Amino acid sequence: MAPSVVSSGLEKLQETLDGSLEGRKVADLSKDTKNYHDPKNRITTDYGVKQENTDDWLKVATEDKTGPMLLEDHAAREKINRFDHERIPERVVHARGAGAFGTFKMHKSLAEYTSAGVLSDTSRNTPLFLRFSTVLGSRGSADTVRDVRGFAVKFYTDEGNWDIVGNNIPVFFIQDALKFPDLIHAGKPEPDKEVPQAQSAHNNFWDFQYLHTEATHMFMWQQSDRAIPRSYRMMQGFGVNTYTLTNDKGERFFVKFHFVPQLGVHSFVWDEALKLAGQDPDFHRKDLYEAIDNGCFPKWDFGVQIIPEGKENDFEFDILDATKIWPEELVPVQMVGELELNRNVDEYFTQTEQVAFCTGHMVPGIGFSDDPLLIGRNFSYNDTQLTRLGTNWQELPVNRPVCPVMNNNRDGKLRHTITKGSVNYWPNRFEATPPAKKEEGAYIDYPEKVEGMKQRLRSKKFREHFNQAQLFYNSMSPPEKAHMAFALSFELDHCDDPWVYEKMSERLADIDLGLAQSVAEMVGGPIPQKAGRPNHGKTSMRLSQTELQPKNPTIETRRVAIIIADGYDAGAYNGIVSALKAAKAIPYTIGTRRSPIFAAGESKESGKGVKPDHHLEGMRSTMFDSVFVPGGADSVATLRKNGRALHWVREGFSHLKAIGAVGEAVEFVRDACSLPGMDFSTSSDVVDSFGVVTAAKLKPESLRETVKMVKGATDFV
Ligand code: HDD
Repeated sequence: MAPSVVSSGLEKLQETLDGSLEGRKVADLSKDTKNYHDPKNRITTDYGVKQENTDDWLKVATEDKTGPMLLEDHAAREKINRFDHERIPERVVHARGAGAFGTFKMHKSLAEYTSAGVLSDTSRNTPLFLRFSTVLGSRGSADTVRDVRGFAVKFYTDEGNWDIVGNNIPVFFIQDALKFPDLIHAGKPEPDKEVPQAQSAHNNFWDFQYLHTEATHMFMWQQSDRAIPRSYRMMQGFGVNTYTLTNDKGERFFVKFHFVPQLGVHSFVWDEALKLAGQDPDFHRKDLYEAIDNGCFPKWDFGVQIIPEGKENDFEFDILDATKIWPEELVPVQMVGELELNRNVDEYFTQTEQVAFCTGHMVPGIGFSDDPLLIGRNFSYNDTQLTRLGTNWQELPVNRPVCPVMNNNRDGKLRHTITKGSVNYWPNRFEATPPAKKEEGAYIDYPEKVEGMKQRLRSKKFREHFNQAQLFYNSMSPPEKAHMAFALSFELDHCDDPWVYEKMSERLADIDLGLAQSVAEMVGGPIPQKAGRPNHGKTSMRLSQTELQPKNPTIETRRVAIIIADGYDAGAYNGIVSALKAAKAIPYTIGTRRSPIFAAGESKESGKGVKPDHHLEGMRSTMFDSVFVPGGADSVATLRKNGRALHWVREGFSHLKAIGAVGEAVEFVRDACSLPGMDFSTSSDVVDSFGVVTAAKLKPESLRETVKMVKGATDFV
């Protein structure tokens, strides 16, 4: 990843966006943004005094003798002192993340349902910050672990900040917020040895899952390919909880929020994700940064599911239960807007680390429901920011709204705003800063009639826990089902307490007998002979990833490795590089070394050659979406003798990647993949078998076919 020196050109952006809502957030951020690379800069202390030496502590010293260091050196003490206090508490969950700025636009107004400008005014470009995350791991853990991914959006609207703090999975493990500490304690490293890091594959996690039948639906999602996304750019986002919309007439609607990636939903295979966690723990973070830096802005279609008030009891599930989806057959998703990420952060800490979301941040026209998970969350988020960032966390540049903020909340550690005036209470004799009226845009609480008994109770529909777990499993394609069986077998194999894997083997029979039997056999649990409950056999649309592919498949931003050694076929190499670039994929040349590699007929003395981006030992096939090997007798002969080259092709093939080969490389690829019965014709025709495209002779169509093949292969995984 090439670091962009002067970040994302805030100043330039400001000029183009001047005056717009989007431009106002950019302008607001620029007030606090300094450019480290400004040639006029000189090192100063924090109080602004220029320093001539920040390497040597002031000491009693001569050319011949080093004597004591002097405590009087304030600048030295300041430097060490500031360093000692650099860390703030990491998020108690979702500690590992990456974020970017972007914009949100509605192409169809929801004015019929809500008075919120952000959802009804189609002329607005609302600026936003989106932070993706994993849940269980610490800040330094790997990106590609099996886990739920956070999808948290802060919309800087004209009426105040609106936060959707969602995930890439539409349901949750628990129904009541009070269970959250137990859920997270069970998932985080076990308290005695503090292992494992960023894993659900351990006794406590699965102990919890067994003991909480309400978690069954969610753990099925967490064991699906959704929990190992290929990229943050290729996963869905869901608000998960049930919110409400209120229109100008005061009518209320229940709503769920959806974001669908325009690139389609794609995942790793588990072996790839596992290896990447070691080979490139920052894979997702870099992938997001690179795409935005290269101008390939990730986009999501925004949709809503809406249920009018009065219809909330029409379903067999409770619409306030966050462990349930609203099946799209019953409540269609209306696609009404678009979210785009288009600007990388300038600094990780002050933006991605200090961004702080609150489910309680709602703007007029959008509200809560009585979803018992959501209301507990509304308490928790503000509370956690107090520990993490302090009382005045909402004044930090990334968190502050674009619209005016004025009230009588004052003081506290690190207060930033200077508020002029001689009173700080309401009412006051000046009638200064009065409350707003509805016409002035005040948030009006929905007048809801409430009656009932005070009890620690969940209503009846909340007690049904298996129907949608079955619905989800039934809706998977055969490969997705197989992946889930492998995932569960992996996870339960890591549980060494027989109680845990035996009980879980039984639990799976509540979902699907075949699944339970195959997992139980693998992990050594009792093999269930009969289903815990009959499978209702129903399926629902758009739960399988196969149904979430883009209308026009694309290989934009896909990484293709081209492997070469001295004597490679320059025609094939140059051809594939330009074919990939034309399709906006990213070709990477992988050589036997990083110093120049020479084509067939090109002499070393020519001083030319191609300087590869990486060498075979420096990278692995896991970091690429596809592998291509051009011909050239000498190049292929060298690669044949290189075990790592063989492994590149073989591993890419076993991870279901598109592999392309031309000329002499065809035989090499055939041998590397070594699957009996594979038909790799060596005729001049292009052959496509098991995701491998080969052509004995280089022709334009062989390159086009390869590009098409990469496209095809990336459609599903
Ligand atoms: Fe949460 C962070 C998503 C339930 C308490 N949560 C956090 C983040 C995401 C979610 C994406 C990271 C935000 C960021 O990037 O800064 N959480 C969810 C979803 C939930 C959910 C989709 C279920 C629908 N969370 C949940 C409950 C509680 C919390 C029930 C507590 C009762 N979540 C927190 C937290 C965190 C958090 C402790 C840690 C850091 C933060 O809030 O800002 O307050």
